[in-house]
Amino acid sequence: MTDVNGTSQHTFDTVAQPTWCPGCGNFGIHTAIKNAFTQLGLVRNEIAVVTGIGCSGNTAQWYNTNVFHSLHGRTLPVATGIKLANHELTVLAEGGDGDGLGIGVGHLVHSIRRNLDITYIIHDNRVYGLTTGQTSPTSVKGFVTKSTPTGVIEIPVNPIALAISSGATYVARGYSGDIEHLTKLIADGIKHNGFALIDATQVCVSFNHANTYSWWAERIYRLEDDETYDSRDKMMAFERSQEWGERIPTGLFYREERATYEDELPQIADRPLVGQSMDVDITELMGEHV
Ligand SMILES: Cc1ncc(C[n+]2csc(CCOP(=O)(O)OP(=O)(O)O)c2C)c(N)n1
Repeated sequence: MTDVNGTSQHTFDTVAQPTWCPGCGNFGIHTAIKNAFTQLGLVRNEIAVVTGIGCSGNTAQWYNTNVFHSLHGRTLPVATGIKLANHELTVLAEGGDGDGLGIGVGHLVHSIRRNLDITYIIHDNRVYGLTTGQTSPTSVKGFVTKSTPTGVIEIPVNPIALAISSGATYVARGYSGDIEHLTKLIADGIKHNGFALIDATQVCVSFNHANTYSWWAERIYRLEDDETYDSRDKMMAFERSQEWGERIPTGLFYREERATYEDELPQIADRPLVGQSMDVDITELMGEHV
């Protein structure tokens, strides 16, 4: 299928090239997302990508789809609005760990429990990248940054445990250095009928010199390779979410089927809101506010 310019509807690249630092993990995540769109045979006009503010948020400029570069921490309210206006769109939201687990963490918890059919990717580099290296909610205790010169005092947010305990129906962790695996987790998340959270761990070559490529390579393993692991078992998933150290699990932690928020709305059961008549007389309503 082509658009009016003769461009394939399956082309997700723009003519512009990303401006991230050479070696940045955002390249891997951005590639994995576009790969997932391609593998699923999605058409770009039927996709809406919403990003936050951050190095990761800048990714909005490099998708040849509908995009909304929103405010810091506000990806999920915008994605919710888009999904409720037209639930036939594939809606994917993404942003940094600061965006989603700091300023936006309230929105995250409520989006999870609503179970909107949105795929949410956290670009988890464990530092604030765009603002040049301050501590983030996933920075480990003791991590030295320009905002914490004597080391972080708090313990980090655990996005996997937070998601499971908030009622998430699809929870996974991927790694920017394993694009094939991350692509599968994202594609499965898009196919999942409900809120899918993918914590995409990534390197930040400029401001996180602790969690380097070799650091990750020495630790990560795939849950699929553990035959005893059952991603339908919530307690097992929560227990495994605590594993962090010499071994770090990636893959699907937890999945369950539950009606989505959109499924529960009779108003949009027949057709999306954008396809409905707006021929409503609001004169009386407006009169109440004069
Ligand atoms: C309301 C608001 N507060 C603060 C900022 C400044 N700010 C921009 S990006 C950012 C954090 C970036 O870190 P993260 O979300 O982890 O994304 P990354 O750049 O690492 O991808 C901050 C604090 C802002 N733009 N808006």
